[in-house]
Amino acid sequence: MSIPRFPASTGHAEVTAALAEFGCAVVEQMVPVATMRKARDELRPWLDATSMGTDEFAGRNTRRTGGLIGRSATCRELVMHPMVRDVVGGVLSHATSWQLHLTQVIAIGPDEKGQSIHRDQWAFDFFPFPSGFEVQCNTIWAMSDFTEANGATRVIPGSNKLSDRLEFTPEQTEPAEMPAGSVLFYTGALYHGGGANRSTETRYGLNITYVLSWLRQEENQYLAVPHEIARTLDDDLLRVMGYQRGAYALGYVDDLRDPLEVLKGDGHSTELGNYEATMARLNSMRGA
Ligand SMILES: O=C(O)CCC(=O)C(=O)O
Ligand SMILES: [Fe+2]
Repeated sequence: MSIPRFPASTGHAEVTAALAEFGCAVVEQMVPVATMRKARDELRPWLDATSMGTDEFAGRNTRRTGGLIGRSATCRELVMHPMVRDVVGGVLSHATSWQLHLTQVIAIGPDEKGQSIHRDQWAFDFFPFPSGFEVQCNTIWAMSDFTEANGATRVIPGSNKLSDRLEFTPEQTEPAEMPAGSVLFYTGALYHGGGANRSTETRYGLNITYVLSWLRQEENQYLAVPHEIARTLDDDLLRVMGYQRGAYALGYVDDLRDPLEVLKGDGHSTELGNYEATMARLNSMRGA
């Protein structure tokens, strides 16, 4: 089985259908290489300041830089890319709502070993979600060309349908090779892992993942993005970040208020000065 591949002109429904069947799909050159370069330039100070991982899974020759919404305007656009939102919405259409899970540049340096093959949904304490019930839809954008030699993500197409807690060797996987500007979609149930880097260059991947609203986000968006920046962002992006009620009531604030209203409005009702705002609201509701 090989990875389904599509040109950027493909409709989202075909990609969604491929993900249901194979758990992964590549859309080639979905954005210009210049967009990837721009994101890298915006993130440069943070990429340079990030330390190597401290365990085998994170990768001891791999740098992982997050908080990308606060740090890069281009990454905000990629989070909200219309094709991505349509595909994520399609893959997670069995739920009322979904949200951003994490944003992370994964820079795999030379001599890095292959990451162990895993399912991203194991992050949820290995809860055995029913087969076919996807809780995540993920992207990894090629910021640089992804090649077998430099550590392209290794995937097992169709493994979204296998049973849980299986072990695989890299030889049982195939590399998601793709030119810069392309994106690999993969579901939470797909077995995959970062590839070994046997080249002399660093492989830059931009991992942006999405999850059902009723699961905890892997990257805490409310603390990763400073509120003074968050208040300036578009409402649609903020809702995707989690500033919305998930399903019916998840994540409301104090008196059943919407988190977006709290962020952009009059703050917390425990704050000094808010008593007046609350009383004014009550009085207007009473028609006083
Ligand atoms: O960097 C990659 O290609 C994939 C990394 C990955 O799967 C992970 O860290 O969960
Ligand atoms: Fe992963």
